[in-house]
Amino acid sequence: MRILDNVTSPEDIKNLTLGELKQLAGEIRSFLINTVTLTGGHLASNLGVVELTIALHYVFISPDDKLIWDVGHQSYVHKILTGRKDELRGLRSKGGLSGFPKASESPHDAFDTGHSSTSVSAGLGYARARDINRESYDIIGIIGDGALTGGMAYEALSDLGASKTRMIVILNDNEMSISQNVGGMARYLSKIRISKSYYRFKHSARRFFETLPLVGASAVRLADGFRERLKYALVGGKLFEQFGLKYIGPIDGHNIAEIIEYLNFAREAEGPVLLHLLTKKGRGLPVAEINPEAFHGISPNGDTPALSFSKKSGNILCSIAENNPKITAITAAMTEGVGLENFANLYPNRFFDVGIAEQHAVTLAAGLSKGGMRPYVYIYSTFLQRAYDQILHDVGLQDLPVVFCVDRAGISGPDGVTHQGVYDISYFYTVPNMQILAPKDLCELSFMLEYSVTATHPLAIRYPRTCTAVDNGRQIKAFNPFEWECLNDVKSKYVVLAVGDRMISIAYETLKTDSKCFALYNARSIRPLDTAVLDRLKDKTVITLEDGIRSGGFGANVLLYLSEKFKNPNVKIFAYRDGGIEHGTASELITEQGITAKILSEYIKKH
Ligand SMILES: Cc1ncc(C[n+]2csc(CCOP(=O)(O)OP(=O)(O)O)c2C)c(N)n1
Repeated sequence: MRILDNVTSPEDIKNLTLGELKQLAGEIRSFLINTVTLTGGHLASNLGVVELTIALHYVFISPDDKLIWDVGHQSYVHKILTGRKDELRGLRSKGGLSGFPKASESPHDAFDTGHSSTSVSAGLGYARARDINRESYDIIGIIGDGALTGGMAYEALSDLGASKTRMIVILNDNEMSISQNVGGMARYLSKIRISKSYYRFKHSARRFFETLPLVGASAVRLADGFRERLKYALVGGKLFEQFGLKYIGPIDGHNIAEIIEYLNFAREAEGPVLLHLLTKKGRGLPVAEINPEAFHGISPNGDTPALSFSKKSGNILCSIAENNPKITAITAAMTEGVGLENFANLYPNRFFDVGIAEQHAVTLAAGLSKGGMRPYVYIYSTFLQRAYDQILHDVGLQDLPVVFCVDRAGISGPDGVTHQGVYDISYFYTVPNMQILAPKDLCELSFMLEYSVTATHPLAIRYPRTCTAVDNGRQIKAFNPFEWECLNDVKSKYVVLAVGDRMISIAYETLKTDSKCFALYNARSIRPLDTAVLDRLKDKTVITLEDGIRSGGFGANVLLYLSEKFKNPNVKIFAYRDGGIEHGTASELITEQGITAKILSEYIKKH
């Protein structure tokens, strides 16, 4: 009988022996490997936090104490220990468990996450509320070294250090973001790692323990005894100390006994503490330990898309850059995800991975543009939300020809509500001087990227990861980035304006049953609208299809234009309902949102 089978809540591990906790760690690892290879998800990150999560639930009392998982992709072990083990088999699929913490799923999920670098801010908010309400629970933010590249984490550490309130920040340092971690902080952490062998738990430890409530001799005696059992030293961390946090570490993040002992010390401290853990991403699965990047996020059964907009985009940029030394590419910790691996290898001095720092990425691009370069910012639609002000203030208002390659646009699927790329049309629409394009297929993406080199204003090209367009002979005859392409030139009362490959595919699917039922346009330019086409649609029923939300989207702007032009225009908008879209496959979710060939053809029959 596995110990894991008897664990249905954190209470069930409180009385286990150290040997049993270690056995449990092994069982959880096997369970994770067997399950996540089937469901898909963030395998390597979770394998790295098995001991940490067990120790946290051993020491703290969740949900009274608050565990806040930064990004949240590493919360599967936490889910397993908090009564959701059996549901893990439905991870990330429609109606199943979310791949991220969700308060609506469990009271043990103290804060919903998905985007990076929020845990310290959220934890400090909890801490201030606790202090005002005269409560006494503990708050623990668990942040990776990758997430620590995000500027928001520093704003929060600065505030936390000054606040002097009680909160524990656990820095889970595995030297990896999705790829190898980057930047000055990563270098600083690696220095601490190296120096640990030169120091031995000396005065810094004594000083630390003397600050504990157990003040004085007993604490120091405890520390002295403790010292004997330590393999690692308390060293470095000066930078965190300067912020006002007590630094403890670095310690072995796979040694349960050691983590428990340090957590117990940290919880007794009076002010904020940062506990620096060294872990191995992918721990226990040799292939993942050797290549953690490949196992950061895996698809169910290892599926990869046949036609990838991401790969195509990165590769086209490589060929454009060959003859154009001004081309530069920027990613915020997603080199592989956005298809820039080849560019990074071919043009290392024109490639910038800035870490999880989308805001910086955008203003960096603005600066590059001012300096005479032609910057391409490759960021997922959902993460680019972070940089709205930088897009507007630094790029849009200055009218700089920065190109945004907006990946994972539209419904992205299993990562769920925090990751759907459905807001970008609306936010780009508000940015002065911004042109927004969406390709109908890979071929059109090449035309758009070639055009982008000559663009004189800010430009966003949005596309999902996988290209769903089947080749219906839809080759591009003449590409004009401002004109909509007529794909079905028939005389009909109905005119469908479809944005992007997914929506055009749905329109084509509808035309299969009745090829004359509507005229179809590829509305490749979402902004500006092709007013030459719109001006001809006076007495038509105009139907818009887009892979984005209704509010402020393409359809909404078509309606606005037509209502200013004609009296009572007849416009039907197919777009996503406002509010979040949970996890599932993209096609399940698009169907759930009521955008299908069947619904489109029924609408036309009825109206
Ligand atoms: C704002 C934002 N940008 C990008 C991402 C994509 N992302 C998810 S996990 C991750 C790496 C996180 O590294 P780290 O915090 O060290 O965790 P690890 O997986 O190494 O345990 C990135 C870049 C994100 N979730 N949020």
